[in-house]
This record gives sequence, structure tokens and C-alpha cells, in this order.
Amino acid sequence: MRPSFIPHAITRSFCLCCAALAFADCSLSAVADDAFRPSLLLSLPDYANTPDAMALDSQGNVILSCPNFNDTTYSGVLLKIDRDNRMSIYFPAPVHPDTKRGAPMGLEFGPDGNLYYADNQYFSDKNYKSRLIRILVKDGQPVGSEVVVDGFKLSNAVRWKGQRIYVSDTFFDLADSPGESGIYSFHIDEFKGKPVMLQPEGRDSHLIARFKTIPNHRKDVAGSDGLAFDNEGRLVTGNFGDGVLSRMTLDDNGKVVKQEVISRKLSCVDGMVNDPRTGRIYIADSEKNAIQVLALDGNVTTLWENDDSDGAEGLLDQPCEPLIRGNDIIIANFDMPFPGLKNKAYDKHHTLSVIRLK
Ligand SMILES: [Ca+2]
Ligand SMILES: [Ca+2]
Ligand SMILES: [Ca+2]
Repeated sequence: MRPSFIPHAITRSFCLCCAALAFADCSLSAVADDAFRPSLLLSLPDYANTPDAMALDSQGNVILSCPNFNDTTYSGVLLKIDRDNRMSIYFPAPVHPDTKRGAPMGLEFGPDGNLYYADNQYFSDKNYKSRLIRILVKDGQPVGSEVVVDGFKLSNAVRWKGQRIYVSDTFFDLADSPGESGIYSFHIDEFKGKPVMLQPEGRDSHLIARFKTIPNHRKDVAGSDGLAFDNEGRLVTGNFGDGVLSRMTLDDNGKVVKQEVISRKLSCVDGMVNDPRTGRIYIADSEKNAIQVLALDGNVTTLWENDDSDGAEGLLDQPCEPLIRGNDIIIANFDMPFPGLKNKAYDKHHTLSVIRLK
């Protein structure tokens, strides 16, 4: 299938016109070309039918979360993919006592060597059932799990910086203010006793930033989704519904001292990852089947974009999160269509794509 991307010459001349306006709303200066055409990294079995997010462990294995929303005959699971792309089960996601399901999404290893992940129960029960779960890791192996925070609506992405963890919550579902979402921050020392119980409706003191998704062509009110720290230590996020990218400058206690919108060029933002070698943040654009790139100066470009695809050949099929492993960008394809996305159907190809940077 021929990828659809914006002709380079057209967007380049257009963007030069508005180059003087920092972070101005001009069309994407896309440079997508076949050099960055994704290929198939791995076809996943049916028990990994909705791959979501990835983290690298201390031995260089990819740990992949699979909430399995597309085919709930299979419970949520975390997989391990080694350097030779051999796959095995890492840990079955513990189920919620009420929903009887485990739904692992964003994940990252903490400074204690344990693995922390967002347990997204929102698609099973919208009544504050989502959690932050810690998988205890000993000698590189998972040995148990425990809930450390309870009471999110839709816990989504997870990022550590120092001793603090940051978790996005994509929906507040406030009756009088639709489209609100936020980011919570916790110090690792808070995870020593019983789980932290969040106050509902965005009223908890751990909330450090809130956002409001504006009306958009997909009529999607989903808010803060992916998270990444940039090379200057600032926290970046974007809304799934309207694609607005925001950036937070934090103090030593994880409080926001400055919050700013940095781009309105995108229409959908899912997971994101920073490449510290270049300061470029790679963003999964679920709507457009694209990988977008945010530079440190706020400029946004398109690395790759393709039309609807089942993903079997490695093309993007509702990409939801990228991970950098060496010179590869590994991309999980969620393939769970929402209204207005290019992805029109869940299909039987559950895939990870890869884009080679060099
Ligand atoms: Ca996500
Ligand atoms: Ca697919
Ligand atoms: Ca599909």
C-alpha cells in the first residue's frame, strides 16, 4: 500500500512563511520518506491481541504490556522480547477483584529496579478502578506484584524521574467540565504501606497538572496520554482527543512551576518516548497511523505516515507507543479502532513494527 504523506516541497515552503512565529500553527513540515518505512518486528499470538506499551529491562529485553481489550477471552499479560526478538511470557497481569481483569498499559522500571505499570480498568469499569501496580523484580525476574496507587479513571502512561513517578489519567469525566484530564506525581517513599487511595474527580493533592481537550473533528474528549521527559528535564504530554502538546517545568518536589502549550499541529497524541541522543521525542499518532517527531525547539515533523493497514507487512495499524532500542524505534500497534481514526477494523494481525533510524 502506498503511504500517504505530505509532499515535502509544499510543506517546506509553507512553513518557511511562518518560521518567524515560534510554535506557530502551520502545517507539518513532513519529511516522511521510504528510508523510515516501518517493517514487521514481530507478529504476536492471539493472547497478545492488543499490544500497548514497552520498557527495556536491565538486560536489554523489551517488556511489552498487552491489556487484550480486543479479545477479552485472553487476560492481560506482560511479555518479554529478548535481543533476538524471541518472545516469552514475562508476567500474567494481576486481575482486579471487581472486574476480574488485568489491563497493563504504560510501564517503566523504577529506581528500585521494580517494574511499575498503569492498570487501565476504564474499559471494564469507569468508576475509579484503575491502578498503578508494582511488579517486584529479583535478579532480573518478576517474583510478585502489589497495588501501590488505586483510584484512577484511566491510568495510561508512566514515567520516572529520580525518586518520583508520573502517571497520566486520560479521563476525569466531570459532568460540568467534559474533556478534563491530568497527571499525578508520587514519591517512591509513599509506596511503603497500603496503596495510596486517590480522591476522585481531580481533587487529589497528587495531581500536578490538568488539561482540557478542546472540541475536535473526532468528537473525542480523551486527554493526557503519553508522557516523556525531554533533554532539559521537562515533562511533555499530549491529549489523545485533540493532539495538543503541553510541557511542564517541574521543581525538585515534582510540582509544576510552568505549564505551556507547545504545539497544536497534531490531531492525536498517544504514547511518546524521548531519544536522549538527539533530544527528539517520538510520538505515536493513533489517528493518522503516524510517528511524529517533537524537537527540543518545539518544531513537529512527521517521520512516517501510512494509510489503513492490517499491519501484517509492518505498516502502522493504530500505533500507540514507541520505544527506542539502539537505532530502532519499536512501535506497538493497538489496533482497537475508535471513531475517526484511519484504522477501520480490528484484524487478526497483532504486530510490533520497527523503524530503523540509521
Ligand atoms: Ca497510551
Ligand atoms: Ca493489526
Ligand atoms: Ca487494523
